[in-house]
Amino acid sequence: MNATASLAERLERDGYAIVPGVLSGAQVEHWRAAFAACDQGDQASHAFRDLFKVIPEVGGLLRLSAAAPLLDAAVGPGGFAVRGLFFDKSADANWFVGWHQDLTIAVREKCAAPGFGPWSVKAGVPHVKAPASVLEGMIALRFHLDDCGADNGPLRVVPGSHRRGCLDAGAALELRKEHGEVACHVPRGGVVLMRPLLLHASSRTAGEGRRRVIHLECASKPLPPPLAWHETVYAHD
Ligand SMILES: O=C(O)CCC(=O)C(=O)O
Repeated sequence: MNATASLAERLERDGYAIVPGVLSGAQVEHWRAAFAACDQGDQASHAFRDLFKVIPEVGGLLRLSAAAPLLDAAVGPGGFAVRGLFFDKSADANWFVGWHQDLTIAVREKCAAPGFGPWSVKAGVPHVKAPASVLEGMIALRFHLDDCGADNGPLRVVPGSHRRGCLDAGAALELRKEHGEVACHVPRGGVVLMRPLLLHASSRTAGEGRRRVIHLECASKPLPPPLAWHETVYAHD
């Protein structure tokens, strides 16, 4: 089995995969410097949205020879990013996130769309809860710019939980008990791929180190009209 097929199989089974060595040491340094120098307007510097507006060239990550096959394996050919976020967790800017699935997507404008809703607005951008059929075709690629171990507030996941659709709180807790959880320890330069329906949480950092993550959410299909993605940054020009 080739690497793309085997990654696709892991994603199908587990809903996540950790791929080390996607970014070289020099590329990690490049992106650390780019984020240190960027002006994110009035957003907090430790977690910001609308990444493609702040650092447009971040879309180039998806074109890297080591990253493009990951996107192909996850969503098929013609993949594109639909939202970018940056997280910089440290002892000074620390947080945890409880168990949840990523159910909302950013869209161009609010309109009537069967199966979509409720609606909300985040940082001025309309967001809507999407049906499982849309979320199943998506993937988040999380590029790590620091080593992330047990003390660095790693992402925690419940393997296989992405196959159960949208879960209510009771079902989520049951699944977590039944299947257990895995902490995603990732060396700097590595990527975590995660399906949005995968049940996940994240701990506070307990150490001194930073945990910088570039989080790109991707798809390969347009939304049913009249809905449209808020932005589409193509992996292949
Ligand atoms: O990276 C984190 O700390 C939280 C990530 C998360 O929960 C999410 O992206 O939904």
